[in-house]
Amino acid sequence: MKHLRSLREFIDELEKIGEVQPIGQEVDWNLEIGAIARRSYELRAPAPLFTTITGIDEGFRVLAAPGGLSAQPGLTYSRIALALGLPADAKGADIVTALADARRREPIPPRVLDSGPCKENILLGDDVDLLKFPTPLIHGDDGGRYIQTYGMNIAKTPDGTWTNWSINRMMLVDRNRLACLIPPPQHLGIIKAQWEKRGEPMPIAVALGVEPGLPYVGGMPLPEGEDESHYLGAYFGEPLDLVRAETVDLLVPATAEIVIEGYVSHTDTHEEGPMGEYPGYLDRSSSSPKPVLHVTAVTYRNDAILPVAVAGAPVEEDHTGWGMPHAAEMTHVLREAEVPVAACWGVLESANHWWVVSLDTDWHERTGLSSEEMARRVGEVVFGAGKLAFGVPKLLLVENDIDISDPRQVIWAFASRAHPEFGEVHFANEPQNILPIYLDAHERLTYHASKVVHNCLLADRFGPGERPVASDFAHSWSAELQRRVIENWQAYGYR
Ligand SMILES: Cc1cc2nc3c(=O)[nH]c(=O)nc-3n(C[C@H](O)[C@H](O)[C@H](O)COP(=O)(O)O)c2cc1C
Ligand SMILES: [Mn+2]
Repeated sequence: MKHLRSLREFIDELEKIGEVQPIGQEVDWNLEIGAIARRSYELRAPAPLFTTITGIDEGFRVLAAPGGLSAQPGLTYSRIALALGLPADAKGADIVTALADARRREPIPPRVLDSGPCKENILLGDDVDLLKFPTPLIHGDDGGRYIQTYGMNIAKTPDGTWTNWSINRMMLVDRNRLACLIPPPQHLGIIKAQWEKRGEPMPIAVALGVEPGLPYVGGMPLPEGEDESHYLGAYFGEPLDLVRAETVDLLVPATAEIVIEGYVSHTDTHEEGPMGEYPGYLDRSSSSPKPVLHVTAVTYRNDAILPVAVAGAPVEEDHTGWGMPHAAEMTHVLREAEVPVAACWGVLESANHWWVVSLDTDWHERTGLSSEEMARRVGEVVFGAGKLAFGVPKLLLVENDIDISDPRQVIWAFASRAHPEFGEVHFANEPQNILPIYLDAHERLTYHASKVVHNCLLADRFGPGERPVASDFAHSWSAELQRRVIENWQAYGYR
């Protein structure tokens, strides 16, 4: 496993496989960067690295689409795989499984260094000026310029026992203030409530342009009380390198491109939002007064690179950076419940509204359950898993004879294997986040509706020798003939 310890090392690796597009032509932070980045997701083109930005000092750069998908054959998930230390051609389900495996390992606390590149420039107090950074106005209807779309919000409980690392968007207000979306059920909201009870503003560090694995744990629903940076240490089998912040009692990644330090007020608010959001639409109702972060210090690397995620229609970083770690946690929770799970997946192209659980093909022999009983069991475990289940309205339950990270195979299995009459198991009155086109931001926090498991299991209905045979390349010709066809592919004239 290759642990990349900075955004710059990550960009070097992306360059080697043609997944980054340096753009030297001058571009405007005012909507142009957003539009180029959005089009690059939709074409699955390389991640744009903008090096010349209108009105911004030379040197500052923007990397957009750091976790987008690739159009290169076999490299669909390469940006995510490299970020997580895996080979560029790793399959989606293998990435999810690697994350799930690390949940069973002992967390590894960070190594605290005396200094690091993130301290190359230090602005304190009145010298703080966030306007020097190339913060984009992303979508045409956004409420402001978002500086925090792909960084880590680091906050600690007042008693010091728990530090949480997560991603929640933050909007620029002026040179030393941000407006922050902090939903109460998120860990940042839970920690903020503890500071409010104490009557003190919440100290926070916002680390932007961090080592590439971190955003994936920032989007992971680890249980309350767990430090995401220790989990990532366990994932890589070695500690992360952190340094002390200047003005708050928090540790920040040594190689971060930009670190914003300050305090989140419980009384000062500023209008924040709306913004394009992960279900794929502009979330109009998310425009409201939000808590203000008063900035006390900014530190940054020379020639700092701001990472940008352009949230909206799939597939962007909400889907890869939130969906894939959620699938890993789902796999872990099912393993702990002794369900014979192979891997889980949130279908990225569904904007993570369809979730897939794949079982080992011998699940029926091992458990003796019928497929309906198994579907009920899987639904109970996943939908009962608290915050993990909040954004999971539909589960497709399949066997591990398809690649669940290939949406074509998932659609085919869902369409052909869910029994027309017995293929659905419903769970009434479950809490869920639902499309912002139907419910406003407040209603969504308490909304309850039916959830469903689509039972696409076959193993209890078809005995040995009876299982439907797929009429595809892998199953309808002998291994020998398949090999011959593959070896001769170019000889036939294909490229
Ligand atoms: C790129 C990206 C952007 C995200 N933006 C938000 C956001 O603005 N608000 C939010 O509540 N969750 C957002 N999330 C999802 C949270 O990071 C996720 O729910 C995570 O589990 C929260 O961390 P926590 O479990 O420590 O609270 C985002 C995730 C990613 C990967
Ligand atoms: Mn957390």
